Amino acid sequence: MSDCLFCRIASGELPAELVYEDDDVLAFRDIHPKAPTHVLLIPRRHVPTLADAEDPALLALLMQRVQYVADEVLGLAAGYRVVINVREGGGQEVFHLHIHILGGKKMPF
Ligand code: DGP
Repeated sequence: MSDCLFCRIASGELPAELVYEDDDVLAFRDIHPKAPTHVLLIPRRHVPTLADAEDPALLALLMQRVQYVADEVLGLAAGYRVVINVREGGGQEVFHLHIHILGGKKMPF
């Protein structure tokens, strides 16, 4: 979708600090980090929200990539937090499904 910010990052039209990419997903640093490490992992395919993600294979793939990026790419061996904001009421601002990976400090409840 040409008007979707994260589609434009996925296509390379807009810059981002990539930490990982493959044929299905990419992960890049959040522009407004809420922790020492704050990365967003997105599917290349445009899916507006988690509630729109009906493909179980996509959901499984995203979680597997979160594991890989957090542990193998970012080295968050001490642990990390995974957050998905869903729709306006859940705090979602960018309507392209994305998973926040936060770490690098003890996360408060
Ligand atoms: P959410 O509230 O869950 O929709 O989170 C959207 C996140 O996206 C927010 O933490 C800030 C981040 N963000 C917004 N615009 C950009 C951008 O242009 N580049 C990057 N890297 N992150 C962005």
